[in-house]
Amino acid sequence: MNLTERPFRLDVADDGELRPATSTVRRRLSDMAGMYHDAEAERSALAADDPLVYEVFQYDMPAFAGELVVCTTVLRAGKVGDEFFMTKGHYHEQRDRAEVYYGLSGRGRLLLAKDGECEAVPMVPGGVAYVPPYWAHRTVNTGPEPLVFLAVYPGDAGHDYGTIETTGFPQIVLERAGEVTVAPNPARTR
Ligand code: M6P
Ligand code: ZN
Repeated sequence: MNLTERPFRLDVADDGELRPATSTVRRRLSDMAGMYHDAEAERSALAADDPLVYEVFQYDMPAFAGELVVCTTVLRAGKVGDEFFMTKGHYHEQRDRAEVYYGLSGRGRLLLAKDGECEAVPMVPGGVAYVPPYWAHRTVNTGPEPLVFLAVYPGDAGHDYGTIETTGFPQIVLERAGEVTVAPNPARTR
């Protein structure tokens, strides 16, 4: 086992970028095809400009339970049809690993799902949200500014995207009559 031996510090820039980061993930709409409920709206957004939806700036760590991975996410403001921009969402490969989210700027929801149950926790600057072991998690930007948050999770947690790609989340977050609305997931429409 090779644990990190020396303390270190990281900085979060004004735009949410973690510095230094050892890996950066940029996800466009085409990287999450089939995840928004309105297939027609997704097709036209892809044809128009395939928007950048979010970026993750991560400081990678050895994959041990005793280590903690730190990362920031910058989730853009926008919608596909009436559904707000969101992250892909995942379970941890090691299902019994938890995670903490800390809101830095912007507003949104953290959707959590387990065994068909779903919760939508508000994300606000200064708010801490706890993802318990065994819960899938996805963030949604419901505001006009980027939603920026910091996440911390065990080094050996891993990401399981396949389950969410297949089953989706029980709930989705939409704008209806100008209001942020959490609604049952109708699966794909149009
Ligand atoms: C948070 C953490 C990361 C995750 C990121 C984007 O920052 O949970 O581990 O990668 O959100 O979410 P996703 O991986 O589901 O696209
Ligand atoms: Zn996670």
